[in-house]
Amino acid sequence: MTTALKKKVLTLCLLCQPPRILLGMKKRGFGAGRWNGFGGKLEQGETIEEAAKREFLEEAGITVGEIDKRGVLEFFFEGSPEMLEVHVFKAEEYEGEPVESDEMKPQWFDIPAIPYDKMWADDEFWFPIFLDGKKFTGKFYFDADENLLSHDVKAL
Ligand code: CJL
Repeated sequence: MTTALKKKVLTLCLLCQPPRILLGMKKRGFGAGRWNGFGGKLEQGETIEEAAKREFLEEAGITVGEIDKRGVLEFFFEGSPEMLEVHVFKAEEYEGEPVESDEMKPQWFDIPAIPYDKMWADDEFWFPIFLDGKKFTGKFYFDADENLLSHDVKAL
């Protein structure tokens, strides 16, 4: 008997206004100390898009306009019975001013200065495709210490 892999669906939304992109420093929990887009879990009865917009508002204090589905990332962790399915969206418009929350400290970055060395290791493989305006899929395998073991990324 083999163990079924449980899937956790998460959102990740990036606000891009070339030449800049809004990232947040995660202050607590999973991914703390890393820059990332904004996102999280779905609530009961919510669509993935609704969750993406809600998480952006909760974490950065701004309402994003239209969001565009850009990619799906799958993450597997050595020794873990749970995988993550992260749905990646792009926003270009927003209302309000980014504010620091309990969860995230937002900051604009020039796209050439994206701090990959302070982000999840997968990001350097899919961000360039995302920033190029292409859609993508990716599978990433991490060890139990959050080191990236292997990856398979496709631009669509
Ligand atoms: C971890 C998963 C929120 C998106 C944000 C967590 C739930 C924060 N997210 C990027 C990830 C995961 C990831 C895998 C190895 N860029 N975002 N890599 N890479 N999620 O609380």
